[in-house]
Amino acid sequence: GPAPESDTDARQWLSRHAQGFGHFIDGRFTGADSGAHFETVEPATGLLLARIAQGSPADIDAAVTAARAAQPGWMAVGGHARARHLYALARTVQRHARLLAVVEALDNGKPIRETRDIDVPLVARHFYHHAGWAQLQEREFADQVPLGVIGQIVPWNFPLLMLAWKIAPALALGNTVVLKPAELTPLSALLFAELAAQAGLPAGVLNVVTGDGATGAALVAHEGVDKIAFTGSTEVGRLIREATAGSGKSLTLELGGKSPFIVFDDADIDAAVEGVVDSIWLNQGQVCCAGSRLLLQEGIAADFIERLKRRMQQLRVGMPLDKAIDLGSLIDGSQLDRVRSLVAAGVREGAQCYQPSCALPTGGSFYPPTLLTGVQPASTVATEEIFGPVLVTMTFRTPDEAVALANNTRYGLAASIWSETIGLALGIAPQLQAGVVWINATNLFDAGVGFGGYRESGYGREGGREGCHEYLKPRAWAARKPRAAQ
Ligand code: TXE
Repeated sequence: GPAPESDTDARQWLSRHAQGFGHFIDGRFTGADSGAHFETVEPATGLLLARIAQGSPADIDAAVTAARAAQPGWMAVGGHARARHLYALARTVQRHARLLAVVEALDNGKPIRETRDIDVPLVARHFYHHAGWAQLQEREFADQVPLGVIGQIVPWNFPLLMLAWKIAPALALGNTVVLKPAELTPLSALLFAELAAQAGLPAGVLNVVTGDGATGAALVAHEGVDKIAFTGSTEVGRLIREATAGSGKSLTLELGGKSPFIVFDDADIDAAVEGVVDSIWLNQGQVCCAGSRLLLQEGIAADFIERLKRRMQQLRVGMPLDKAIDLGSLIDGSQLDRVRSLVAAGVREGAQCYQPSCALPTGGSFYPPTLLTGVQPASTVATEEIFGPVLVTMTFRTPDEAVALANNTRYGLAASIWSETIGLALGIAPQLQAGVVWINATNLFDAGVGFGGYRESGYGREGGREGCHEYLKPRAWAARKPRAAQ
């Protein structure tokens, strides 16, 4: 196969920060030696990547203070000036695409093919798209004003992409940001902040404070924050909802999912099999909108499962910088334990487990692509978000049964329908309780289309016009005419 992607540039960048990373506040890294630290490691090897500052409430306060000080000026420069900055961020992402892709693959464990071809290009597109909204702001959102200082908390599964989804609309529309990356994957946010400053983003507009859940909780609690935007687990989303209740802060939540992937008898089976591969094995299944429940119409179920098993035998699990792999490492040992124990629970509950005999590297948190058949709709594996490379299958007879099975979940993030009968697909789509429905497709992410959930998958949208509204508040204007003119 091809030579692995070179990590020379990434290692050089890390060695420039060998003393440890501080927070990025007010346009520069704060002293790295001042307080507590933790380590971020390569999930694929367990080896140390960098020392990272553990953010305290005082660090959060410094970042919020910087963001607050910068916000009036950032709003006052106007949409055209902000658009220029967002275009510059997009170009910076493209110019440093390889470095960002390698850092992301090292820190997260996902394949370089994904960070290079999916994460980083989508990040650039998100900034380009939102530069457009900045340019149009005064015209399209004339009766709206920015919220102010936004606290943003992102997870480890798409560290850089979730950063882009959060900060691009916030900054475009005149807000300033304090971002708290996930403790397992802080590096791409720190690199991005450094590159953004080099690209001329004014100090204080984007601040990054690293740390764990306690750091996130301090950001949520800070009185100088006008809105919290969160992506992560449903449990933490619930905590943040309680913590912000009655505070006057705005809140958007993008949480878990257990999305259905529905294949009808008349589907293009080869295309649907490829769709399944993209839907559940992207990022080792650690995707909030992963098509983790495969619902097959009875007529094709047996044949489909045979073809899927054959396709699974071709999937390669390997080191993130190997350009030929399909799956990398799970994020860490505890996620690996969780996936293992859920699969064991599935088998105890009567499911048959299929795993291709593929070689797994040693030393990291690797897990093979896994298919559970004969799954009962009420069983643990059919209802709990596994957040790993595990697909469960169930069968249905009629379209009504498909809808009932698909909606039999606490979640409602995404759904995918496969059928060559357009009337059938379009008839089913509106009945599905999901924030996004894909037809003969999966994982289509467009910066111009709002993404978000129903039910316990959260609320609020990221992307497009509806995503812009999440970072603005309406203001009505009225003035009495001067007396002479009446
Ligand atoms: O998420 P957390 P984790 C699911 C997935 C996974 C599980 C746990 O099932 O197995 O969640 O993952 C910060 N106040 N998803 O632990 O804990 C935390 O530091 C404020 C689904 O990584 O929700 C991190 O930055 N912030 C998901 C962020 O919240 C807090 C993606 C997310 O961490 C906090 C990831 C608190 N009290 C995991 N506690 C998706 N839907 O995409 C933690 N944080």
